[in-house]
Amino acid sequence: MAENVLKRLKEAVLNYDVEGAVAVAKEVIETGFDPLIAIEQGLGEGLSIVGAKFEAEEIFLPELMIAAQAMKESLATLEPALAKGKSRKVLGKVIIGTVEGDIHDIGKSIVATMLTVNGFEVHDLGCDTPTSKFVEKAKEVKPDIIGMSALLTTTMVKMAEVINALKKVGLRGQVKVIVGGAPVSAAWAEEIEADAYAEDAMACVDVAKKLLSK
Ligand code: B12
Repeated sequence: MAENVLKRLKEAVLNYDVEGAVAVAKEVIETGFDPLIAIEQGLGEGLSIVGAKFEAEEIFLPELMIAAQAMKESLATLEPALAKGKSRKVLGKVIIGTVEGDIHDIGKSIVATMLTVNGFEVHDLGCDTPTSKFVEKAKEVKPDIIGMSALLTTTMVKMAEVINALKKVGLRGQVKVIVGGAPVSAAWAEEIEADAYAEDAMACVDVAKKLLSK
């Protein structure tokens, strides 16, 4: 049964079947299947195969966009179920956004949701977020953590720009910075003097908790 659901979610994304993906997502909710596993091992795997096909020029942007839409619409069905049974105690404040020039927001939004359901107060700045917006929001909200996402090698540099801008206004010492996204690595985090890198949404929750307990 479990394998079947994961296989069908993956295939719906691979077949650009938005309605089909949403229908299986609803089934996940009805049967009480773990929504995080459905997101990561079903939808996510489908989308990463689509990404590889795009890179190999076997498919083009319109197909990529429909596959992403299938993932996004299914997520809207699955995300409310992630929150069930979690504590509401606020562990810390987080500002998160995808950096300027980058419109990929699926992974960032999953990270934001997992932080929220695990007790963080999350301010999601969305995608294509100018450096100045990260700084302004940091001044306003006084977060414990700033999370930045980048999916393009060309936009990763914006993470360093945000860190430098925080230094300039004297806020760098007051926040922890976590970076993530497919092209980002622990080595990159170190290079730009971020506090941490996390590979996926659950790892980000663990890293965020560890950083705040230091
Ligand atoms: C879906 C997708 C799109 C969708 C995005 C829709 C949306 N609303 O997000 C659309 C179709 C719009 C798109 C557009 C483009 N895309 Co695109 N896209 C993808 C694809 C297939 C999947 C990304 C995704 O959503 N994955 C699923 C999520 C769940 O995974 P994730 O994003 O990696 O997030 C996880 C972790 O990385 C981590 N994480 C993410 N953010 C953060 C943040 C923090 C703080 C932390 C701790 C962790 C973390 O946790 C997440 C959950 O586990 C990737 C291929 C790939 N394998 O990554 C290409 C890919 C990223 N795209 C690519 C390209 C080139 C483009 C375009 C330039 C194409 C074009 N010619 O126009 C444009 C970019 C436009 C722009 N300015 O941003 C390339 C990038 C190449 C590179 N290295 O720079 C990739 C790698 C495809 C490829 N193989 O060629 N894309």
